[in-house]
Amino acid sequence: MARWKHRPEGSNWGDFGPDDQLGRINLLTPERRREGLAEAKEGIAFTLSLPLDYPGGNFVQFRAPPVLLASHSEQTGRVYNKMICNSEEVTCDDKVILHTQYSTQWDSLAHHGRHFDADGDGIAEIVYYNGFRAGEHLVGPDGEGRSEAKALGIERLAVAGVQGRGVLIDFRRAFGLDKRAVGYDDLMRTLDEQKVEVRTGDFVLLYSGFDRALLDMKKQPDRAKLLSTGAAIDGGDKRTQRWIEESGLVALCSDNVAVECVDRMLSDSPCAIRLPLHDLCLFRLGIHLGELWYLEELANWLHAHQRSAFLLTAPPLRLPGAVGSPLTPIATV
Ligand code: UVW
Repeated sequence: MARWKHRPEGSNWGDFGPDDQLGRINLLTPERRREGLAEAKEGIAFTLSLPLDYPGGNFVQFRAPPVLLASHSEQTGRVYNKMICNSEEVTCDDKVILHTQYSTQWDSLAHHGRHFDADGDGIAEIVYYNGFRAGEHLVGPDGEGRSEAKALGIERLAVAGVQGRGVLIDFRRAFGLDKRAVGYDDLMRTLDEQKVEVRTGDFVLLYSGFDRALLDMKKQPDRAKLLSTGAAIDGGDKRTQRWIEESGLVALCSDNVAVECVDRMLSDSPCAIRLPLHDLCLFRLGIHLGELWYLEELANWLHAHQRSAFLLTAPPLRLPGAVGSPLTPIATV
């Protein structure tokens, strides 16, 4: 039986198939991946991840830094600086309690949904991209907090071969370090001035300078200061939304916390959609979002060499059922 009768206005649900769980990543064809490979001209690689214990503290209230612990069992005790029995050898083994979206991350399509009447019975239910549902596909949490994305989990992206042509738009250079909501006209002017050509199948990286501000705070994030740092997309701008839809880009990534400007999210006034770019990308169009990426060195190199495109290799963890994943993206120029 079809999961939905009505799809949200401006969505592409069903266009990549009734059971599609990858969204716009479907546009990343071998030919387009070869266009990405052609941008790796110098063989210089940039690591685009923060250390995963950044931002530090609880910048987002319910997310905490990773906790590393020695592996153990009743039989072995703690396996750390541990002698292997009847030998001279020692071994270490650990585990980590890791919020998948604490630091440099991918948001899967299971990260953000909406109350929406997809089945046409007059009652809104919680649904995600392509009509996958809370309870049936996004299961939990149970009494112990166990939860699982049986559909749309991040492992879908992990096996999709996340490698292709990346382009970087440098908002820091265009607008400076102060907070600014970047609307369509600003965006188009920046693309033009920086000669950025966005093609179908591209990963689009937005650089704001938030990464440097965060690193300089050395894991003691000053929330107020960070919230007034850096230019970010105004996700509610309808012309920008149309551009994202028509551009054919497959993912949007940034060095900030949400890719988009978070003013609506932090406002007290009633508002049906507080993160309109999340709604457009994750819920309606199946466009993955990358957040808290470390882009400073890449942005500086591209500017110095009057380039904006590169090869991006950015697979998430193949962690079944997770709604997000840390990653260590690499840009090769
Ligand atoms: C925010 O923290 C606002 O964004 P996300 O939930 O996508 O990380």
